[in-house]
Amino acid sequence: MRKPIVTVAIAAAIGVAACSGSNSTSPEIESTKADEVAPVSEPAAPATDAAVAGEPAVDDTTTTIDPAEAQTIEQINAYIDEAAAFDQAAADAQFPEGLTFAAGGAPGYSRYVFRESSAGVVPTLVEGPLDDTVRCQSVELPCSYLELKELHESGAGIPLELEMSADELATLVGQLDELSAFAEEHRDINVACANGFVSDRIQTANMGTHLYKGEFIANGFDPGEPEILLYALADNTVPDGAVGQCRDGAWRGEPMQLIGTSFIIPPQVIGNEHPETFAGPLDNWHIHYNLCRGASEGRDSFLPLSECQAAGGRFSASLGWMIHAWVDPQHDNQLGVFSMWNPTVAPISDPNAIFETREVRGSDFPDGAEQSLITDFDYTGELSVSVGQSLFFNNVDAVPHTVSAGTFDTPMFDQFDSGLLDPGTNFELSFDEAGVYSLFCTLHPDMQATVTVK
Ligand SMILES: [Cu+2]
Repeated sequence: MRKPIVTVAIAAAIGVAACSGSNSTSPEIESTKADEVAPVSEPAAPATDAAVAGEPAVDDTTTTIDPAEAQTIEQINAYIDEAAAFDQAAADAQFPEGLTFAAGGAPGYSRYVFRESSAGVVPTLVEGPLDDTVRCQSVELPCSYLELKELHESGAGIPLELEMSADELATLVGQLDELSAFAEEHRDINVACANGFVSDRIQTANMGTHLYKGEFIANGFDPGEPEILLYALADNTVPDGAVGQCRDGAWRGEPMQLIGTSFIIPPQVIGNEHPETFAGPLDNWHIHYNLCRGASEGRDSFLPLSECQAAGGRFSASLGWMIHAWVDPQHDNQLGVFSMWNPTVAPISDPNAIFETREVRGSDFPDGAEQSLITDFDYTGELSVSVGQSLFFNNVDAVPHTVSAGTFDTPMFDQFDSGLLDPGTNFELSFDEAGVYSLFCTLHPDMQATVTVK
C-alpha cells in the first residue's frame, strides 16, 4: 500500500546548506558511505543553484539545453536503467540473490528483516508482496475484527485505504466469524490440550505463545481449523522463561488466557507465492527464516544452525507461511486483525508505540544515530536529526530505491545522493547545517520527504 505523499514545503532552506567551503558546487553534507554513492559527474551547478552567491554562472548562451539539466536527465535515466536490471526475488517466499545485506527492517512493518548473527547478516523474515496486500494497521482505519464486522453489518462505505469490495468484506467477515467460533470453543486452554494442540512454550511480547496442532498443517487453509491457537499468561505479565505445556491432554503451567489464532502452511502445501486465502487484500502472510527456537528458555533467537543446536535450541531454516488472525473479541486488535503484533497482549502497549520497539539496526550504528526505514514505498520515521547526527536510510522493500536531494522536478544530486539502494542496504547521511532538506526517490516520484536538521 502506498502511503500518502509527504508534502514538500521547503526549497528556501536547501540553499542554506549550499554555501562556502572548498567546492562551490558541493554543499556541506557528508555521506560517510561515499563509496556506495553513485558517482555524479563533475561539471555544472545543480539546476536551482545559480542564485547562490559567488557561484560561477553556467554559460548557457551557446546551448539550448542547460548542461545541468542534461546531466540530471542523464542521471535519472541511468538509475532507471540500473533499477530495471535489478532481479527481484524469484518468488514471494524468497530474497533477492547475490546481495550483501545490512541489518535492518522491522518485523510486522517491512517486507524484509535482516539481522546480525555470528555467521554474518542473515534474512530472518519476509512478508507478503505489497503490490497485492494492504498493510492495514493504522489505528484510525477499521481493520480490527470487530471493526470489520461492524463495517460489514452497517453497510457503510468501505474506506478506500482497505482496497476491498463489499463482497470481499462479506466473505472475509464470514471467514473470521468461523475462526472466532473455533477460538471460542478453545477459550479454556485445557480444551486445546485435550484436542491435540501442543505448546511451543515461547511467549513473545505483544504476540503470545503458539499452540500447534500438527495434523491441521498438511491440510492447507481452512478458516474453521487454524493450525495455531494463541494464548498468554492470564495475569497480563511477560513471562521470565518458558511457559507451561500440554501433558496428558491438560495444561501444566501458569493460568493462560486465549488471545487469538494463527495459521501456518508449509510451502510444500501452498507454494512459494503469497497465499490466496482470506478474502480481500488485508491478509499479509509472512515466513520466518533462520530462527532458533529455544523452548527450554522460552525465547527465540537468531543463531546459526550449529550454535543453535549447541545451545539446545531447535533451528528452523524456514517455517511455513504464517499469519496471525486476532479474532478474540476480548483482544480486538487496533493494529488490524492480521497484524504481527497485538498491543492488548503483554506488555500492554500504545498501538502507535510498537513500531519503534521493533526496528532492527546494525551494531555498528554510531551512538544516537537515527534510522528511517524505507518500507511500503515510503521513508518512514521522524526524519529529524541534529547537526552532525547520523541518519541511516534502510531499504527493506522488495525493490531498489534512492535517497536523492531535492525533488523529482528539481533534483540536486550534487547535494546528496545514495545511488541505487538495493533491498537490505543502508545509506548514511549527516548534515553540517541546520535547515529543512527535501529528498525523493529517483525511481518513484511519489516518494518524497523532508529532513529537519536542528
Ligand atoms: Cu523508490
